[in-house]
Amino acid sequence: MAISAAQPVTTPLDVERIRADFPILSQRVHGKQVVYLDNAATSQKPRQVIDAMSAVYLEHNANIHRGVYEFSEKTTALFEGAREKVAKLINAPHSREVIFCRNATEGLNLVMHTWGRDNISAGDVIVTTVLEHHSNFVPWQQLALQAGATLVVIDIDEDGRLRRDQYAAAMARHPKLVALTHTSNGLGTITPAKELIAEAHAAGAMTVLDGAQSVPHAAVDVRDLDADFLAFSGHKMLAPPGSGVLWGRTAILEKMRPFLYGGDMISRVAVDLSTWNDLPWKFEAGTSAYVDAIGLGAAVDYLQAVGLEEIHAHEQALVAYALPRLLAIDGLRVFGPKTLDDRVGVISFDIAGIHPHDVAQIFDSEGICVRAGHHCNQPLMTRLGTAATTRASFYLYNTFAEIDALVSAIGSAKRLFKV
Ligand code: C6P
Repeated sequence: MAISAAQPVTTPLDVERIRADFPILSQRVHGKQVVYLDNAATSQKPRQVIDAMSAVYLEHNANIHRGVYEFSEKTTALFEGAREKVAKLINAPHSREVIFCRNATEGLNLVMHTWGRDNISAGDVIVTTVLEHHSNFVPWQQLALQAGATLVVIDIDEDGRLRRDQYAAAMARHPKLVALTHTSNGLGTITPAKELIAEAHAAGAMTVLDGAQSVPHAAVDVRDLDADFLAFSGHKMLAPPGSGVLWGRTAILEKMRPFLYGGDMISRVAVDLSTWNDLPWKFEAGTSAYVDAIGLGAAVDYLQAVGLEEIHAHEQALVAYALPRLLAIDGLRVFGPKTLDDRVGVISFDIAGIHPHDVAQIFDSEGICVRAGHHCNQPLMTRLGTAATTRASFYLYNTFAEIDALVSAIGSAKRLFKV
């Protein structure tokens, strides 16, 4: 869908009511009302999540799966309940397929160190894309180097969409593994993951989907996508840092060896032999970040009460409002798709004559939080011919007025630098 500034933009969300749940959004920075536009890096947390976590510490904290007393049983029930909530969120066939880990990075590395090391060997082909965050690029690059496999990296077109012709050519090489992002944190591009996964399966490949920027912002359904693995981070979806998820199909997870060894992941340990716990605990060695996982469960409740489809529509409205206003600014270049159909509320841009770090500092003096840098996307930055961009990224609590503040701050930066 093409967009213009003349188009009226409306949102299905009661944003003021949502904002009341996020005490941090009423903070002032340098004497100005904070405008938080760095949601791709991490999201803010609603009172409901903070309260759910405080309640564990204040009322019944105890280690999970280990105690036969009330505190431990209550905490364990909430932890396993959070797993059920996450499974429902992504429409997983079984909650045992939801493995709690620290973040998307750890989930992706789990697949690399277990399935990857056991299945990739010399001469094999691994396919990934130039859109990837380092977390879904470096593990496969290193696996290819260690195994003597070939890493094929799919390029993008000038609008930041994946080159389907290159992808089709790569599938003709019968890759063993395809690792791709669902949504780019650098450009906001939504990849056609369902179609790409179908093509990968037809070519005989295993698929790993990076959902770090998709699961927080839209309804993601692993059955519909037909993915094999999906990784995402709780801290980008209203939950605390330390709460991450790797989802995988039972049949694949059952065959994989454990990632980390230690407590809770074993069935029986003898001096000469150990056997492993059932899924998902086989992959959850040591004391889990159980309070964080409970926080993730509360975040899932919150997101579902607001509605993932409504959140996506709200962010699309913010992009529809922001893009034409940004594109109208002399000397400002927006990277990535310029239409609404296949992009989310992540807008990377460059202002001619001002370094992104200077832009971010000027924004900070006006209370506006954005990220400037390579966004852990160095292959993408190289492809774009730049070392860094300024990136504004939206979430359910952002307003049209905050985009006006962003546009006005760009004006301040241009005046200051006389560009
Ligand atoms: N992107 C950003 O500012 P972790 O750090 O494991 O929670 O998430 C890693 C990750 C993986 N994939 C994508 C698409 C991501 O965007 C991220 C995190 C943040 O863009 C921090 S670098």
